[in-house]
Amino acid sequence: MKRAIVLAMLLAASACRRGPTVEEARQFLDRAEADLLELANEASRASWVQSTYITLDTEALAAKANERYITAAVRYAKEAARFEKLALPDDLKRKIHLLKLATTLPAPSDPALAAEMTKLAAGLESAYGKGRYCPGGDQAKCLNIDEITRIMATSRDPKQLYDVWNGWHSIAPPMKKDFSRLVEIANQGARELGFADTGAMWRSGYDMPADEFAKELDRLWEQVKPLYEQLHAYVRWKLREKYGPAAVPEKGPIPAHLLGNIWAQQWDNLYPMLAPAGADPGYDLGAILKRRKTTPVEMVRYGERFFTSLSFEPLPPTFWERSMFTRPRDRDVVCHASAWDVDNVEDLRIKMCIEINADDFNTIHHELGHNFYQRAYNRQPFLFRAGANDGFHEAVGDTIALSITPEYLVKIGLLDKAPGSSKDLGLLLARALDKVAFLPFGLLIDQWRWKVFSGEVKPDQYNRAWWELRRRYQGVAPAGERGEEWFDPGAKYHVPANVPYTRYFLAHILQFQFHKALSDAAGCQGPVHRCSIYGNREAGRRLKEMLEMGASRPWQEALEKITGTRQMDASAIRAYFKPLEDWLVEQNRGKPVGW
Ligand code: X8Z
Ligand code: ZN
Repeated sequence: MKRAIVLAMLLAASACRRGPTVEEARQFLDRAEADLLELANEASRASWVQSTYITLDTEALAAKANERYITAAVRYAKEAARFEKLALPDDLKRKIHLLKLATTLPAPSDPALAAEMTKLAAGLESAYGKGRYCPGGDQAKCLNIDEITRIMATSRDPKQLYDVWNGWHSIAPPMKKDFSRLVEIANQGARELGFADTGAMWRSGYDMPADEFAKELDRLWEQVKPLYEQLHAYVRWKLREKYGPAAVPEKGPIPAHLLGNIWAQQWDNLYPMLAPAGADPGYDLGAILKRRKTTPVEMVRYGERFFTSLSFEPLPPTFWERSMFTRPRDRDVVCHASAWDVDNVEDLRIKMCIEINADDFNTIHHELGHNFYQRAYNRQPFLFRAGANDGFHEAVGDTIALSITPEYLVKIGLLDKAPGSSKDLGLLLARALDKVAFLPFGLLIDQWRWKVFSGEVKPDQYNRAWWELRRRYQGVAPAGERGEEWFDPGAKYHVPANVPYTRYFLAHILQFQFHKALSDAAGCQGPVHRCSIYGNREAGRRLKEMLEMGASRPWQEALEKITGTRQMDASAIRAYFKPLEDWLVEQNRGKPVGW
């Protein structure tokens, strides 16, 4: 026994002298991956229970399990530093890099801080999930996020819209203190891992230097900005006609509560007010689904059938047994839609509070995109079970949803007859109100958070900085004063839940590149916005090939595989909307553009 210990010590000492070997690095990573897989699964089970049944206990259990996972991930990342000088094969080098990014919230090595951090994080997500606005303080009249969403989408009474908008934003100020503390602790964790701050860490997950990535975003934004400005100008003009010049400025930013969405992030609910004369396609998918009494589960089945038509395997029975499709009536849950792979192999689930409307029909496809991606890469080593980058993960389901064309709806029996090409402008406008309107929003959330993480924006400047960015990027402004007693970023799920947001901006660029490439692969001849890859095995094969790679190679290779280019490029989204853009320029002639 004693001799064995001495021998081990001698071996360790000699390993020290000669430096670690590639084989040791490989063994270390194998162990780390096996351990992290187990801890990730435990954390994910606990988190599922927390999100679908919010109580103090589930929150505490989720925090604890997350703490165990994060602590281990950070410890392994630090230990891996000893292999960094070694000439390692690509896959091992990549794993060591990914190990450092295995958590979005890095914990400091001090166990007390790690515990505090994961408790704060779990508490913030619960607080968001429980968020309600009770008009007049009347507990019998409380509105949850589903009801808030519905009112913002359908009401055209500016007083009611403002009231509900303001009411929902009142869930956030109590979160501010915990959020700023969380920022402090996570930053300490990030610095221990060698990053300047948590934002710098988030930016380093894109197979290029972090600063270059930030510039890449600016470049993409400049590419799409002219299109956004045209849409903005047209919408502002129409809103001014509807609500009057006192409510909507001629040249300034649009009031945030009038855009049909509580965060003004997608404007498609305004479509009926904006429909181009003579070019309205004349159908409303939400109304069709309601008329047919389609159930939430049937809506998910439509989504699944799209993927199986591309030759993906059907979802496992457990998906249908374990998912949460609708809001339970008797408990608090986090209704924000998400997709899960609880055991990192085949325990796929979605969690949604599905409403029968076109937005949720799209979101179902979005979520299933995550699930089919997760299953496609489940034979990769643990650290590669992720998207090529997080924007890819967000783009897959959206790419499929771009194939929800009138012709597709006819094929699956939801529509009798597809409207002719004279209705293209209406179709494109409806899509642009969703996809183009989203772009600056997708960008600005992390522009704000990066400044918060770097310390450029301090807690007593949170709200001012937030509205400054909202105004600069989106051309949107609050209707009243929003001082620092408010914490408006906290009213958006991804801030209290600590989900990085740049991924959605990237996804909105990438999905148009994917859609174009897959439509070409499917041999689609018509205008690209009428192309649907439904039922096309060749497009399915191409897509699957990329999904199976997971994060095993730099995203540029994954992109090349599907599109033939290594660059993210907004010319695909610009080309998709070109006919609409020309029309908007025409409509806006003589009217102010910009703010
Ligand atoms: O959060 C989501 C998905 C879940 S990953 C429903 N999205 C962003 C949002 O809702 O803010 C999809 C679009 C943008
Ligand atoms: Zn998503």
